[in-house]
Amino acid sequence: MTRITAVRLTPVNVARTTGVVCGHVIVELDTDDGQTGIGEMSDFQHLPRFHPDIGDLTSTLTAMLTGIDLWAANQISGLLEGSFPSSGSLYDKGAVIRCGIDIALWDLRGKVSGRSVGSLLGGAVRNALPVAYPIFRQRSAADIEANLELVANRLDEGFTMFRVYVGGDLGLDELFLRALRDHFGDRIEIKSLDFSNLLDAAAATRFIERTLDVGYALVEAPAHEGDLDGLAQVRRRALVPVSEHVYDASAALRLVSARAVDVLNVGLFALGGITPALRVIAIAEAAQVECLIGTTQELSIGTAAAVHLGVATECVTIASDPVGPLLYRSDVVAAPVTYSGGELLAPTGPGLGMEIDPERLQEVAGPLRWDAGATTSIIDRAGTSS
Ligand code: GAE
Ligand code: MG
Repeated sequence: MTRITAVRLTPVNVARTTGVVCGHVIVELDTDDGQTGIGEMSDFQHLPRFHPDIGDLTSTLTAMLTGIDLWAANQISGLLEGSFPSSGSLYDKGAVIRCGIDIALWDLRGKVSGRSVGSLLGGAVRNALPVAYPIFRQRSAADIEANLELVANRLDEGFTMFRVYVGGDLGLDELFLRALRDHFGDRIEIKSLDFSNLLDAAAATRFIERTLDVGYALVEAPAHEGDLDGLAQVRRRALVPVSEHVYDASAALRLVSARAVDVLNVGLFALGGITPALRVIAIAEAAQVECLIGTTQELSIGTAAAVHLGVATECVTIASDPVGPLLYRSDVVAAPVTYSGGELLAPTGPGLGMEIDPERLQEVAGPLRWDAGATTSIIDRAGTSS
């Protein structure tokens, strides 16, 4: 038996290259045998525009977890899910909180047993996780030029797979997609157009029909959130596979039962960590639906959890999304996760294979905050200045 003796939460603010500053909370769980597990509550900078009270959250989690056996996974899941129930939507701050704790527990179990998280999950079925680099939504003609340059630079670094956010200014979206093909031809693959649930199914279908000749493998979230009939319609009419984010096991069951998707987007931040993600993966396997590992764009601790799960899961056959460590200007670990040839490499263990650098952590530590600015900036992950 290994008992949890303390819960420490450190809020951090880390800027991205795109300008937006994202707030995360770094989790440390101490045990009675002197080990510390680390986790990350990643990216609270999504709507609704509020942050958790870190003092209150620390007291709540301390009361809940102190004295509990690290291996009592069922009991801990019951406590976490009972106290932070799924809100039934994608950007659920309760799920982000559960995720940070769940990741730290997996890290601890790995450290205590001397094995990597991937090994605890049954071992790798692939060497590394192919990932797509995100191109955020075009907000002006200047963005098109800047994003073409970004793609050129990423291509030089070995990324050939891109994911393009659309659904704001559809005229600019189409101009960008066509420019992308004109400039780079078959040297790049467009993994997906991510509509972020901004359009209704009919409008998304019209856009897809208009741009299908550009060539992309997948469309993500091409209907309003929760509109399963809409997703199923896009899937039938648009002749391109559809992916959608999943925020709990029953949502996954509804999506596959309605034949609304070809691919489930399994994001640890949305589900509450590795433990609940395993339930969704079981549903995907039974329904013979493919998966990708999604992201809210985590720092290295959250990204390490994502890659351990991704390399150990057979049905993750679609390029995944976590590239946070390439987007953020700093991190809190001694050695960040690494990418090579467009793939994310799983750190070697034990646990997540990550170690906090106390100086780096202190450099970015501070109360979570919101900059004044338009709501669309938050949705587009663009920073308030643009
Ligand atoms: O980069 C971000 O923060 C994005 O908003 C991210 O959370 C989502 O867009 C996600 C997605 O696939 O929709 O990556
Ligand atoms: Mg998405």
